[in-house]
Amino acid sequence: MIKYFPLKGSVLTLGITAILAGACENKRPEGQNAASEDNKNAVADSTAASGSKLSSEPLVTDIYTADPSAHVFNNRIYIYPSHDVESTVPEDDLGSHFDMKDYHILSMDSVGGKVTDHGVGLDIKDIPWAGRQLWAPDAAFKNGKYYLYFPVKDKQDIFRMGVATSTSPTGPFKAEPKPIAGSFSIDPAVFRDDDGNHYMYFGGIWGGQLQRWKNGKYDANGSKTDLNKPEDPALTAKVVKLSSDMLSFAEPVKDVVILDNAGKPILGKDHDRRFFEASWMHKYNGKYYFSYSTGDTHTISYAIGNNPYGPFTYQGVVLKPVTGWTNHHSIVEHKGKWYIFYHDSKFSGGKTHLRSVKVAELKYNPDGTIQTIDPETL
Ligand code: FUB
Repeated sequence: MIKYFPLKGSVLTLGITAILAGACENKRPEGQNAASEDNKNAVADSTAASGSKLSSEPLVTDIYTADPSAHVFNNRIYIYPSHDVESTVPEDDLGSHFDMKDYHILSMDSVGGKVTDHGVGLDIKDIPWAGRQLWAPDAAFKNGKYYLYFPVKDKQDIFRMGVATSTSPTGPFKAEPKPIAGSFSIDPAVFRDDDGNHYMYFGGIWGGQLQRWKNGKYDANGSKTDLNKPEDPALTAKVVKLSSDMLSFAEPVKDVVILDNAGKPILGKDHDRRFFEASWMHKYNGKYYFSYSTGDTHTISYAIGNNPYGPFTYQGVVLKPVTGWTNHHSIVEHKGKWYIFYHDSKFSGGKTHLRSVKVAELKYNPDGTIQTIDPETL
């Protein structure tokens, strides 16, 4: 991530958005001190949107949530989002005002049903090595244990990935004492393949620091937002198989290469198609769908491959730009339908760092391509 400019789109859009947000009956979050945070892991039912209006309304409205990673465990949908809060840290090009400090886990029986906020599942103060900025997490399940993967800056201000474990999908999670060895950057997305192997996809440019890593070394003086030469292949997301205990990387990290239709890598100058952040992997009809945010061009795009490592061939846009700067999603199947969980900043009146998680149905064409979703029509 990101140079966090204010809301893109017209003043008119912003005005309409604000009116709509004000018109809905939802309670507005009150900064960081939402009631459920006082009671660690307490279960608080939230007003869920329902029926056909579901996709345009936040899943919860007493806190701000973003970067939703949705999974189905025991036939229930669990959502692992960032917990956005108001911040005293000034806005800068690296998203320093995205100063999140804990995670709330949400769940629901089915899309359209009641959403439960399970309270704080992990707090930054319980991560021994953490410095600041608890960003987009993901979760996985294996052999009776749940794993919460999270990026946070360490005390040297370098993003690393940590893992925390629990016997419950809703936590509380206990963080391992150190970051995952060899981890860097942001936005972990953990995918379980049909053979039981788990892979982590990750990375984010600009504030996500991916451009500062060369040959396993971090350059603190490296560019903040500048990347490769524009004619070079774009910086890639990363993929790595996880160890059987789910706590470490089982192999060296590899590049997630995205090709165009001619089989050439997408170039750095191709801002409409190149990877920026927010990786996700799902499998559909035996194919591997790698989806991601294009960052400064604000779409969720996708590419298809034949195995978890790729290469992946660019296909198009899954989700057009949402209100707010960031776009971040997950894709999950439940009860025979596919859904995209995403966020936007409508409910906060367009504040980029105060986002709300939403859900919409995702549909495929007969040839396996995804029908593009325009969030403004939901
Ligand atoms: O929530 C903080 C950052 O914003 C995430 O890590 C990015 O993907 C973007 O959504």
